[in-house]
Amino acid sequence: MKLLLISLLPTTENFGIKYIHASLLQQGHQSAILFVPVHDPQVKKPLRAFIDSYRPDMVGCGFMSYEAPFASSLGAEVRESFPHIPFLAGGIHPTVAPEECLEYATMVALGESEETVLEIAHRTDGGAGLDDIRNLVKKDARVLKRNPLRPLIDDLDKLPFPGHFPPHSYVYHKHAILPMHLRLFRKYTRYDGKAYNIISSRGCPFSCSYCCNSFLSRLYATKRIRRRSPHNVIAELRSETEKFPEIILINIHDDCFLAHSREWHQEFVKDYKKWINRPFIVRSTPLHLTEEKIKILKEAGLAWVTMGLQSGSERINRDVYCRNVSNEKFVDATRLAKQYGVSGYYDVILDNPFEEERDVVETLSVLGKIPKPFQLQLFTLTFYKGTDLYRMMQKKMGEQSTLTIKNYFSYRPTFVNKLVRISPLIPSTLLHYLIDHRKTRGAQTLLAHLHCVIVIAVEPLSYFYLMLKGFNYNLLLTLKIALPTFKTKIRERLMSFH
Ligand code: B12
Ligand code: SF4
Repeated sequence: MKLLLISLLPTTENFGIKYIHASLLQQGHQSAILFVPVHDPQVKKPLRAFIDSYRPDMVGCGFMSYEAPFASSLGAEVRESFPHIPFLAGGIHPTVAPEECLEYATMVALGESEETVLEIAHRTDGGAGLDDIRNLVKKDARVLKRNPLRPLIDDLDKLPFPGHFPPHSYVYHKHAILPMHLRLFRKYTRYDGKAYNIISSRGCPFSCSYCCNSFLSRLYATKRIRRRSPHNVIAELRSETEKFPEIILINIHDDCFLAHSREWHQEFVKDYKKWINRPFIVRSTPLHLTEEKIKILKEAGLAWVTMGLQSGSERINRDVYCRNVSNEKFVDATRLAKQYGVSGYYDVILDNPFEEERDVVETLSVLGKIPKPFQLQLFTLTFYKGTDLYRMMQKKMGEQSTLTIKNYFSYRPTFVNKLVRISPLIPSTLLHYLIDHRKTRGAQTLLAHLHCVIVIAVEPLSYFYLMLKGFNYNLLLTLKIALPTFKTKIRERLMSFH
């Protein structure tokens, strides 16, 4: 079978699409990836010409919720221009909202899809029908037909490596579809392609109400984490860093890398130092960040860790976000990171309609206790379909309140939100002064000025310093990563600056 896979992420780091592509190529099928990093309606004309010349048997598109409107217009275009070519939708949005996607897709693949797509390919080659393939959802005569789910892949080691720069890639660039070459690849890959992205496990020990994991753990009736062996992870890293020696940073995207056992980490670290020996970054929950693990990982090059505080209100964390992490535990984890020279990148969710101002004040008070310096990543709360929080919100405020199409960095410019933003960069006494006097004109004027100066000038410097510290004060390495990041950050800062 010949498949054309379309990615709608702004960068090339699309694990789902890369895994499917690699699985098809491994089994001798033909597959191409088309990266459409900009959601430009003018792509339709070159897309038609591209499909005309590439002549795929099927077009597949994987997307998140915020990409769904664009996916819908591409799907409608493909089906209208090429009625004989099925349009297959997959990824997180089609998984949580298959019926909506069947308005424009011929069929939807639910959840993990390497095996589903391979079965589609084998059957297409053999001229067999696709109707009873597990995980597929279709509409026959307006009736939704949902096939049973296949089990999750237990042995992740058997999957081919998704790779850095996949073969047979194309990109929509300056109104044309071009074969991907190294210069374009760097342009559309974060850190100019100097970071390798990898996943060593699938699943998360938590099931936060705002996250897709709350949906997936219900869909599959399990919260089980599936792990690759350290040996397999190292083999992938060795293969890609040998092919692309310009890779200087390893970005590990597991939902919670620190959920691996101590034995797993020890084995990983041993070979990592020997074969890879580059700084790396991970995500973790505060509960999994222990002294023993952070120590082992720091010795192997752990540069920074991303962790969620989300809210400093324990009521909100427990009753609304379903995260049973005390503030004390969170602050302890940040202290451990600091103690071992690992830079901290902490997530906070703003604009939660379940929160009152006093809850955000509690968040500020926790932020005041985190050892400086650290970096915050602020998100405006988005209600994704299928999540537990989406349902809570629908119940509280009705359908309209749950619109997911918004700029997730663009939080409301309230006094407390702005104060959250600058909290890592002002002394605790000033933070408390501003909290206590927040209703006064003086405090409001002071905050407006501080916010302006900090966002424009101090934040970038602090970001640079954290990177430098994470990379053990290696200036050359820091510059190589920081300069490309800087371009992206300026864009993001401008988007979120009020
Ligand atoms: C790694 C990751 C990223 C990476 C890479 C994204 C990617 N798509 O690969 C980066 C850092 C770029 C990223 C960014 C964002 N992310 Co993100 N990310 C993840 C994360 C943690 C893992 C995804 C992953 O790679 N899993 C491993 C692969 C193998 O699984 P997969 O992607 O699901 O792919 C499988 C299936 O979905 C399916 N599939 C996928 N594509 C296709 C295509 C076809 C044709 C078919 C048939 C099947 C199929 O088969 C794949 C293989 O089994 C998920 C959370 C999670 N646990 O899933 C969030 C998640 C996808 N991200 C999310 C969000 C919101 C974002 C952001 C918008 C903002 C944010 N808050 O971070 C940004 C957007 C970036 C931008 N600038 O526009 C949400 C999406 C929610 C939604 N309903 O849309 C998720 C689900 C987390 C959450 N909050 O619940 N993210
Ligand atoms: S810890 Fe992170 S990845 Fe895990 S369920 Fe919560 S938000 Fe999702």
